[in-house]
Amino acid sequence: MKIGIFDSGLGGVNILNSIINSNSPLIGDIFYVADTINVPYGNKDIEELELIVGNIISFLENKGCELIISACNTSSSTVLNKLKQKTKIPIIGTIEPTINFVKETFHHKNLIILATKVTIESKIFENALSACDYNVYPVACPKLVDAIEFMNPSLEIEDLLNRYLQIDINASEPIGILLGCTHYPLIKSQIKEVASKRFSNEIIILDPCERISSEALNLISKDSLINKSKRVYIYDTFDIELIKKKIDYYFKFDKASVYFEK
Ligand code: DGN
Repeated sequence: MKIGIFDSGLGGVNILNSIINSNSPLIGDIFYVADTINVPYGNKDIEELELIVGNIISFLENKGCELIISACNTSSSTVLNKLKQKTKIPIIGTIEPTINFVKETFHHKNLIILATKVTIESKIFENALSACDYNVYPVACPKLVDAIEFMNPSLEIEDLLNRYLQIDINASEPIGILLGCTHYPLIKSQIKEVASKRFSNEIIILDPCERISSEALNLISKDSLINKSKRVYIYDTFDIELIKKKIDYYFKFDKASVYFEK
């Protein structure tokens, strides 16, 4: 089985990481496309996004992928449904698994959603989760992906988070913070730290990456059981040495052989 995964850069590597660590015997080769030249997706207009993401899907199809994971909330919340109709390969996005994850794991009322501008404007999480009776506080974080991707000093990230978390929530019960962008798990502890200073409530960080990867793996037919070691091929639309540096900084892959492809 060949699986394709893509995101505008590093964020989707969190999903890739969960898949590698899942110990699923169903996976053979994984192709990951980091579309760094187009970071950030979250500030682009929808037509442009459709074109960019459509090209990546074609690239992964040409590599022989039989399942594609859009490891990006920005494209999953906007252009993915349309693009799914243009291909016969199953493509799974982040939205449904994330909503399922929140409904099953978060049993309090107040829920902050942090995501890119495009994802927040789509209202996809806001509508689905308010319908489940959460008090939803959607927060667009337009500069956060750039700061993570270009490894800005952590003080700058803290400033941005302080700015984005200026929300009034009058309640004493725990507050959930949904990481509605696949880049945000990389700064999970900083988000918790800033939010814990900002609010006196207990903060529960909701990171759906494992759930997204497990729902994707559930789509793989048991017939394709191959039991071979995982090989991961990483591509970058900008600079392969740079993404290698960033991946080496944030992740440690010891359960797969990883190749950075030029
Ligand atoms: N990781 C993407 C997401 O989950 O929305 C954000 C990518 C971006 O370029 N903003």
